[in-house]
Amino acid sequence: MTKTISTKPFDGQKPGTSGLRKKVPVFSQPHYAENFIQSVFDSLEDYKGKTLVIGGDGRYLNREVIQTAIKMAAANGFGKVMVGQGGILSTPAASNMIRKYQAFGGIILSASHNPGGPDEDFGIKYNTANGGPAPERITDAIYERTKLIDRYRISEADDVPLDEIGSYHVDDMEVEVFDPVTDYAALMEELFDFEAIRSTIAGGFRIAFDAMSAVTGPYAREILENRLGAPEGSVRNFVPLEDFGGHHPDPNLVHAKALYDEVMSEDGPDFGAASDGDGDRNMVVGKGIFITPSDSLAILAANAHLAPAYKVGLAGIARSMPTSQAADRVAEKLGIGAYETPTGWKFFGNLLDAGKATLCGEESFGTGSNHVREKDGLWAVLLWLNILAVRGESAFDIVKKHWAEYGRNYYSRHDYEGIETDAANGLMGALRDKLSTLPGTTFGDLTVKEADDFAYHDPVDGSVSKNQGVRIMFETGSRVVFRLSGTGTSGATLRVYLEHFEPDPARHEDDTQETLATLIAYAEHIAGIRERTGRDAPTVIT
Ligand code: VG1
Ligand code: CO
Repeated sequence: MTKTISTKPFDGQKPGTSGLRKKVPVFSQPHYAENFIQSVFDSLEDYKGKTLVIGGDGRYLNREVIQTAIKMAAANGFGKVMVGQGGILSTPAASNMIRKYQAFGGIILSASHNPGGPDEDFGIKYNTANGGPAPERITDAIYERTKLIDRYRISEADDVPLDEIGSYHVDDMEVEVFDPVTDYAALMEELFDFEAIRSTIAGGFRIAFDAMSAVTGPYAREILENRLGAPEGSVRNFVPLEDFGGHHPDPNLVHAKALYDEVMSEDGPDFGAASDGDGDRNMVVGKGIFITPSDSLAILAANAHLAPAYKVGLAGIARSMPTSQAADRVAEKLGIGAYETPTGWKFFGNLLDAGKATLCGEESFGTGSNHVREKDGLWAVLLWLNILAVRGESAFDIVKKHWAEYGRNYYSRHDYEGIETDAANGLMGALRDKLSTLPGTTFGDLTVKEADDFAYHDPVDGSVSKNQGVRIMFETGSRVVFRLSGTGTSGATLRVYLEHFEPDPARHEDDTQETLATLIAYAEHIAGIRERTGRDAPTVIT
């Protein structure tokens, strides 16, 4: 039986960089999640009788909202829902399910790297039939709908037993509870040379993988330990917890520091990796060397042909605008296309669908390929392992050789979290106002070549996305980029991206922050960070 419930719009249900994210107390208000889900359905066409994939990263509220979404899908006329057992489904695995079973779309319940728990964050994102995050055209329509919504439809049926694999019914709609790991693990086996990785591991190569008590645990255990033979214990924090054990499931040098320290230690493992809340990001650390995500994209692109799935070569490489330009030089050498998109994976979808790009990456620890339409943490780890196995060299040597061949992009991101929204907007506004006056000005030995507010012209569908971040580019090829985060749930976060290109191998062993010191001072000066935000240092440096 279906009920129609009358409701009133909530303010601020605008999807950000990756879906709608709010604090749990906001999401728990009566009708809040329902309004958003109905607004998603109301923005879609011709889905009656079709399949919807549902799953999440296991955080607090995951199970409740999954039951709600299933009942609403039934009441709105979907033919079938496929839901991960226990409500678990990583973002890349959800993308794979949508594509493999030709679903109409998917609902992924996640706030990714944001912390979880009763007072922390929750999120909902919608993915389309290509398996990728809904493009702006759809997220804009969803937002418009949330402002007008006055009713939603929901079934009165009982909850679905999410923990039992099997087929159920909610009114006329079929619900299939599936194992969230099986299809994904099979895909990884198709893409990579598991035999080569297995024998490297059998030969004593040690890996450590930190699942950060988030969704990747079951995937990493099955793939790294069961299928590739890594000894038990190689994967840690593998049980998805509703509050991620009280940590931020954000795989970076701050939140995955224990793993980093271990790999850096004398008798530590040869290779370490961590992934985020919903499994789409990765941090990789080789013994003795942290690999920046921007370098990781470039090195993976330069070596991808060593993995079976990419041996025919790459069509092109895409990176988000703030990501370092290291991948561009690989594309140039390979004679393939290089694309620069705004921040957020949704902008890669068209390039992948059109066959223009094969590998994509973001500086925020996200890399992926055309195997799905999301970034994919474990995929990146497996591609690294495949390359290490085939080259028979350490990650340390591979990175150093890459720099020697292509030059090194010193790179860092400075985040100022939880600053006042007005101050953040004022800072960005003032920067935008002076952009046209900057070219030709100097600061120390830096001379500004160009400055703009990045606008993306999608080469596939011609859509234009403006105001995607302020870029200041110097004569030397160095850059400073400023933008505000679109994934936070309280106040604003200013991200400052700093990049300096160094072709000379004799200067490849310098300290990153020292190398970037002039750029850091310039950023502080030109944006007036201290005066406007009252902060004299970033909260997080990655
Ligand atoms: C951040 C990252 C961006 C990433 C996004 C979603 O966005 O900068 O590169 O795509 O998170 O990733 P923002 O707007 O806060 O800078 V995830 O793993 O949270 O889905
Ligand atoms: Co994520």
